[in-house]
Amino acid sequence: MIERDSSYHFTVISCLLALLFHRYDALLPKTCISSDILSSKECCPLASGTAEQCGGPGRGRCEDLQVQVTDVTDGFDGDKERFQWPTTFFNRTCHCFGNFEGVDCSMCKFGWTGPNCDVKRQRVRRNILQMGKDDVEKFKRYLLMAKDTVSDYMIPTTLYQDMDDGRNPQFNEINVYDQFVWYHYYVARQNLVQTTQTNTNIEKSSVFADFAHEGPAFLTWHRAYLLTWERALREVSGDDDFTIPYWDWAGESDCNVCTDEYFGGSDATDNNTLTGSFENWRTLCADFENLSERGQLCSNNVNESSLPFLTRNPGGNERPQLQKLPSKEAVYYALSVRDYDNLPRDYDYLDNNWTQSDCSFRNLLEGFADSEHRTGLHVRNGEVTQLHNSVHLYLNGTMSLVPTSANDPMFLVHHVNIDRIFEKWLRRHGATRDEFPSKSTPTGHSRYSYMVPFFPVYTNNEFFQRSENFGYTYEGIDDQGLPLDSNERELELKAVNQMEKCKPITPPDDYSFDFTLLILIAVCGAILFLLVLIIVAFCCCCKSRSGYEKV
Ligand SMILES: *[C@@H]1O[C@H](CO)[C@@H](O)[C@H](O)[C@H]1NC(C)=O
Ligand SMILES: *[C@@H]1O[C@H](CO)[C@@H](O)[C@H](O)[C@H]1NC(C)=O
Ligand SMILES: *[C@@H]1O[C@H](CO)[C@@H](O)[C@H](O)[C@H]1NC(C)=O
Ligand SMILES: *[C@@H]1O[C@H](CO)[C@@H](O)[C@H](O)[C@H]1NC(C)=O
Ligand SMILES: *[C@@H]1O[C@H](CO)[C@@H](O)[C@H](O)[C@H]1NC(C)=O
Ligand SMILES: *[C@@H]1O[C@H](CO)[C@@H](O)[C@H](O)[C@H]1NC(C)=O
Ligand SMILES: [Cu+2]
Repeated sequence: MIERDSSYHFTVISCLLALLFHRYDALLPKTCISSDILSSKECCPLASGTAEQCGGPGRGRCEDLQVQVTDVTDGFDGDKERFQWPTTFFNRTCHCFGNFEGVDCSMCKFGWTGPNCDVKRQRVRRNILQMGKDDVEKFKRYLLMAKDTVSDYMIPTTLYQDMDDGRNPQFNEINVYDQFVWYHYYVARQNLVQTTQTNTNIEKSSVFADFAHEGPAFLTWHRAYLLTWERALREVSGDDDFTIPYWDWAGESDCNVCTDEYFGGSDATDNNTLTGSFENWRTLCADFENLSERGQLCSNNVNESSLPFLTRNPGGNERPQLQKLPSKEAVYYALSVRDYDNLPRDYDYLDNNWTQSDCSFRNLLEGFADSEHRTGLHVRNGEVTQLHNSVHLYLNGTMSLVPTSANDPMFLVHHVNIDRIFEKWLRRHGATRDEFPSKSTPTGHSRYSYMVPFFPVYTNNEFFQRSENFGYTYEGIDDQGLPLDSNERELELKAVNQMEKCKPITPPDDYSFDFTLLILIAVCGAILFLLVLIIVAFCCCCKSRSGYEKV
């Protein structure tokens, strides 16, 4: 933990370091962790090489940061730092021009390179099973290097409300790999609310508040997350060509990358124990539930050797539907659905009703709606989880719990595959950015929400675009998102074309009665109105006729 006294010390050192390095963009940059800077809420560092704030004219300018979406925070007590992100910490940041990006505008936007960030750079993400042994080894080595490299970003060890308005910063250093683990924990963590003071201690209870899952931001958030993580792995390894590969699990009979050649097999005596390159890796935030009950944030402020090892037991869940990987047909079905996301997706904190959108590509791919039986309907009883979710649960261990899942490096290859399916959908349907919902979304999931906890800020809107805009594409798919392999292509086209169109259950059952009543009232009203009209017309007619007779 960095205490008040040492934080000044720290700033000097980190300023010097920042002049030499400028790296990863995750919460929160060391250069801006000091009581002075935090309490001023301005994070506009001097850019390396220029010694000017935000790189000076032509690169960026220090500006007030306006949140574009006002989140509802009623009932969230003092734990509001993820709402209106990132203004609890900083409300003045570098606004970078052109293709410049980063805390101090010294980096390039994804897909750009060169001293002026004006040179396009395209890379290809590959199928891990078609990569050579050397490239697989390289990938694993980079992951190990990330575990061994201290990040330029720090994580808070307490809630902001316990930092005396920034005057008492409580942050910790973290390695580059765990930074991303923590990141995923933080975005999906329980929100701590309802403080009750008893004689002996303060108790806090928590509610679910996930800014990256169970809503439209699921695919855009993970796209930005993977791009950031991929860039960090490039920095750590010095390999500028590196891309994260994908694991295409669809239709596989078992976890064919759960071997020592890839992510490790299971120990013969205990299916939960890993062998291979990651057998010594520990699970950060494994006790997230206990911490949450105590009103505490997970941090790496612990003795590492006291943390549990990674666990994984593919197919080990007793629920039959979680003993197998998703089918190819389920992926084809999700791809055939045209709408990105559909109402209702309101965030009902008490009822947990925010996953119920029907015939929504996002909900299908995330796995809260049914693709295996091709109904496209959200799973109302919560018993079945499919596609993305079922792969997590199939692995039955560290990967199966949202707040810990990124500890297992399989997270990366699984999520790159999810991103690949998202990319296929974007291309197939020629989706445009205005399809991303801006109203009635869960908190943090709106089109212009700043994604938690990215710093500098990103919106969902920016990431709802084809991958070439971020300098990457996927091996084996064409401009329409279809497989280049002719057999695969024929299978997919045939399957998708035969899919019956998804029929949402709208309006929801609860409202259908009211709706019918409304129609009934409207129809009755119209009939009554017509009747009155006829009577009036009839009377007028009679009158005028009698008038004529008079004439
Ligand atoms: C930023 O935060 C500071 C400190 O809380 C406050 O005085 C200032 O008004 C805020 N600025 C904006 C633009 O919200
Ligand atoms: C471990 O997995 C194997 C193969 O899936 C299975 O046959 C065996 O029963 C499992 N052992 C335990 C202890 O779960
Ligand atoms: C959570 O707390 C309970 C009770 O103190 C303990 O038995 C359990 O091991 C803890 N879980 C973790 C993951 O630390
Ligand atoms: C960390 O925990 C391990 C095992 O629990 C113990 O042997 C070791 O002494 C601890 N290290 C420190 C620095 O406390
Ligand atoms: C793994 O499967 C077992 C057996 O069904 C289940 O009790 C356990 O909760 C699963 N673990 C995880 C982390 O999903
Ligand atoms: C939300 O779900 C709960 C339980 O599944 C249900 O009782 C409630 O009616 C739902 N609310 C809405 C608005 O759909
Ligand atoms: Cu996730």
